[in-house]
Amino acid sequence: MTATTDGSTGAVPPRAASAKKTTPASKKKEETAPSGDPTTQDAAEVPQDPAHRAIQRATDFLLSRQDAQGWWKGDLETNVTMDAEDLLLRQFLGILDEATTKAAALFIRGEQRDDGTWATFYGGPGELSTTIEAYVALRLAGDEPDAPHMARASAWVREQGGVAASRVFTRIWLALFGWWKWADLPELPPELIYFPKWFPLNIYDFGCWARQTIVPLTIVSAKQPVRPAPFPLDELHTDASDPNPQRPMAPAASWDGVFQRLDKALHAYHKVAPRRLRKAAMNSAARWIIERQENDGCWGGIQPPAVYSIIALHLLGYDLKHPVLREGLASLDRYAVWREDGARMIEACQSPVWDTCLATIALADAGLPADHPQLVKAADWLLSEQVVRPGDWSVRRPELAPGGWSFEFDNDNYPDMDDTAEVALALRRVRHPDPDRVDIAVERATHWNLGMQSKNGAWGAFDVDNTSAFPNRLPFCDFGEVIDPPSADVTAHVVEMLSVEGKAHDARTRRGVDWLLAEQEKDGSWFGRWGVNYVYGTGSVLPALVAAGLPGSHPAIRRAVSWLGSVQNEDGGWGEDLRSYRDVQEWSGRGTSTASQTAWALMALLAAGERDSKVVERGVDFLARTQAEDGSWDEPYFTGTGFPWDFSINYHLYRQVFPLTALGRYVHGEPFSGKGS
Ligand code: R19
Repeated sequence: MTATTDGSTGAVPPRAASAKKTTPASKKKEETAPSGDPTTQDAAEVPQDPAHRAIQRATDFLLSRQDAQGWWKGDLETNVTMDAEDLLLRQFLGILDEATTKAAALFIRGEQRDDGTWATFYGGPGELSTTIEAYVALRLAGDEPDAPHMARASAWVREQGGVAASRVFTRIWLALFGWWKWADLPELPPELIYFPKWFPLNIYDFGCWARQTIVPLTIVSAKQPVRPAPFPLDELHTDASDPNPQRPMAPAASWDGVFQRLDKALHAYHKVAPRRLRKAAMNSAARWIIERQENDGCWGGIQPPAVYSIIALHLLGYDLKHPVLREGLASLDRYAVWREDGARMIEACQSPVWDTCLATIALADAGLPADHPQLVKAADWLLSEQVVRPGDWSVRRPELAPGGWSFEFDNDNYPDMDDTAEVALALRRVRHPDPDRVDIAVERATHWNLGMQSKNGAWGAFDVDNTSAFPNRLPFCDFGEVIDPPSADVTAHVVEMLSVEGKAHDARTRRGVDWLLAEQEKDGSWFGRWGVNYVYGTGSVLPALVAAGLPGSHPAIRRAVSWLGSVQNEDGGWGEDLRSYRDVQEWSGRGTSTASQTAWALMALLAAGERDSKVVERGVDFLARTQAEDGSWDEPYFTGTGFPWDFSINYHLYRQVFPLTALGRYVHGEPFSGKGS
């Protein structure tokens, strides 16, 4: 088991994942000792003006946290369903041990709020499914139902409608132990694997994360296993004698009605499905899963597919010592972050490629020399991570040569356009001793990203034209996104990269620009799909439009600039609450100031030529003022998005890399000015 926390070089004790800072002051000094003058400051050792000083401290902080292999990785904090499901998996497999249970329970208990609930993001409202899963996990750890913290949780769950009102995933976990009836869950037939790629609802119509989760779940759904429940769970139902009160069906003429009836038909089919066909379908699904296991044992670098793939293969008779399962389970252990207090937090996935390209860009923006050994090391590591074989994306683009990057350590099947764009931008900021190697890598990346453009001229994260309306209609799909349509943030990053690569006038780049212009909201902002929210979208799009050659005076840019000015907080910073995904009117661009969101706003304003404005000055001042002695910023708020509203991420390095980029561009100017054509 690894003790991965932010950048584990061994040279420096990694900062604990928790916000608590327990490093003694003397130690901190050592960590941040200047490694030469990293900025282009002339003489002074410690720059006097606040922006320069903040840059120097942030630079030192980041440099001290690079892994010896060249990558950076911040903790990827999400919510306790990760930890609860990890324990439930182990309970299901009969391998739950006391040490793991204790450490996970310590983490889960620490995340509970006074009202007894658990949320999916810092400061968020109690969430029913999360609270149910956390409660069950704590019961596994021996917490008694009448302990005050447990009684508060179960009372709240009942008030909210009990298990019957929870998401499908939660009820699947409960069904595995007989706490919920399989018959009361949507069907997911394994025969799905046979749907050809042009047929509605074939697996390639789902976003890659949903696809990798659904394929193993078809096996689980066909097998409907029930392990003995270690305790009853009556307290989580509104009425334990009728846990699933019947609800009226939607009208047959509505889409919901159609899919509810389809689900009924599938339930009937479940009972009569030809055994040989079922068996063959499950074997095909198993083969599909095993073919996609990565070298490090995981699936797609994300936790949920791994969990369900292990269960599915085990149900088909693979024992836990079989290499596929042994390696799969070992990979799950690597998602554990051990905190200083002994608590164990599970990461939904790991972000080394993303963190490394963003850190490289930030350090270059900060004025670190382009041939600085740590930048070259980062570039070398990134070059070694390029994905050079086809993946699931080739189903829609069979002729396209590979050349992308994925987000995680091992994920050759699912490179994404977002990482590919940012890695290419990062590589161009480094003076590498072997420039031909960089050229070849970036040219392949450019070619791949261009080949992955969707019909509408924009880019999704992982696939081309992944826009079918059907997956979202399935009663099974009541959580998160299940498709991967183009988004403004990814499109912006790709457009920026293409522009820097001299393709600003290429017709394909222009289509991306036109799509972005058409996507702008009335108030001048852009929606943020993978970051919170309009501040992220706008912070991604403006630098891209400017790189593509639009003048700062362009009306679209002017409208965005005034929108940003209108949502700046009194303290000079920007913040946007996750509630903006629910209530745009109330929360768009609004919330407590954070370091990363302030930086996104500044990156947009600086690109638009607002360097000398009061708005920018106040934003820079906010960053300089709120930086800690050791060069870090505190950021309890979640500013990353997995799925809008349903799944949020606190990327622990966002608070470092984005402020450094913004401050660096404030002091040294825009990275690519004048090179945009
Ligand atoms: C930009 C870079 N991005 C383009 C990549 C961001 C990766 C985010 C991390 C994703 O981690 C996940 C993915 C999926 C799940 C699920 C899940 C939900 C619904 C279904 Br159906 C299947 C799986 C749950 O947790 C996840 C975490 C920043």
